Amino acid sequence: MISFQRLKAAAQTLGIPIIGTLEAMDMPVPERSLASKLKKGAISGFEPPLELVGKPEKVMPGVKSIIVIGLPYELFPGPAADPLAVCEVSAMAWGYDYHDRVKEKLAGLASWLRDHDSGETMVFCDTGPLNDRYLAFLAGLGTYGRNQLLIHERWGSAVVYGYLLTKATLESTGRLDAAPYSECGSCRLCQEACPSGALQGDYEFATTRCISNLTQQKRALTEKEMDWMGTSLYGCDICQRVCPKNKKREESRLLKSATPNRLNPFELFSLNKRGFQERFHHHGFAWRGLKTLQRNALINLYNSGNVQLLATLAVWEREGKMPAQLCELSRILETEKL
Ligand code: B12
Ligand code: SF4
Ligand code: SF4
Repeated sequence: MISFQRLKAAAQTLGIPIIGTLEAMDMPVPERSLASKLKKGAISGFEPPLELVGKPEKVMPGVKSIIVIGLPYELFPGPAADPLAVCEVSAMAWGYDYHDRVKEKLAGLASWLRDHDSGETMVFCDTGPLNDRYLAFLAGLGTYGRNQLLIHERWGSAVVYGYLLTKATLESTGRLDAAPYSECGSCRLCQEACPSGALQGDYEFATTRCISNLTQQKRALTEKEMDWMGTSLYGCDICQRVCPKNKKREESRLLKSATPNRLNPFELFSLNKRGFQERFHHHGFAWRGLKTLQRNALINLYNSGNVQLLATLAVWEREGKMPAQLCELSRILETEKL
């Protein structure tokens, strides 16, 4: 068996601040599981498949242990110099692709394991078959906050997680009997701040109202949904920014966004697919594709009410410079908002 101390020391040399382990077994499906959400139809479509969640043996036959790692990230990138940069990208999706960062670290651990025990490993972050934060919870890395996120005692909720399946036997840090809810106490700052009322009741979540979800959906949005979106271009950080558990973090050890995480909408309108890839391929939000982001940018522009942006839009439309697929939506928004 590999002791947790040895693994933790290896993680430290690889620059991994958060690490935990658990025995790979069938995991109990909690009350508020994916199954109950599926029944209500209230899912985003990005959730892992129900038949695999909680069943690591189905993903890797013979798996013995799971390592979960977390990378804390900067939540408050500096203000944008351009006052017309109104479209906001959530901090974790700007300046780097966190999937790559997490997987690089996991690959480092996989290689360390190869040198110390049996070799076979599988690594995942976000798009894998299991539920990342449930694994992190089971590995003892945090508890659930009212904002839905897993809150780490030292690093708060602004942490991205990934995991590694291995046939090696590792000492477990799992706390299967841990209380699942964070000590939010009487605090309800995230619920009060959420613009769309996605955080409901006690620790409840309405996925289909969440702005982060709306910015990632390709389907046509309703008038109300476009209102909720405000100036969020991709993702939403509001319920994390107000959370007192994210205020005291060691800034120097966080994943850093490269520049202010805001864009001028016309920067997106002026790009074609190729130009978009060249300019933004290394950012976490690029996977969503230019068309959906241009749609969001137009909604952000109208929601900002910025007269200079609206005047430029009128000129671009007159001169036929706007992307064709946005013309109909612009007519609708003009009638609704102006
Ligand atoms: C689908 C998804 C979304 C959807 C739905 C989110 C949701 N709350 O379910 C949308 C698009 C809205 C979304 C938004 C965001 N997401 Co997201 N998302 C995911 C994804 C891919 C799957 C989550 C899922 O299965 N949801 C379905 C529900 C049922 O699952 P769940 O809430 O996690 O609950 C499961 C367990 O955690 C457990 N559980 C839940 N509550 C409780 C309570 C108790 C008592 C117990 C015991 C267990 C338990 O039961 C469920 C088992 O099926 C994960 C990555 C992954 N593959 O796991 C990232 C993930 C959850 N997202 C993440 C992030 C960072 C975000 C955003 C902050 C991004 C942004 N800036 O916009 C927002 C935050 C929105 C919010 N307030 O939750 C991080 C969360 C990190 C953290 N510290 O918690 C994850 C883990 C990605 C990662 N690899 O780091 N996301
Ligand atoms: S991410 Fe935004 S919309 Fe979603 S729950 Fe948090 S504050 Fe509400
Ligand atoms: S803002 Fe308050 S209620 Fe919401 S998760 Fe943070 S501590 Fe809990």
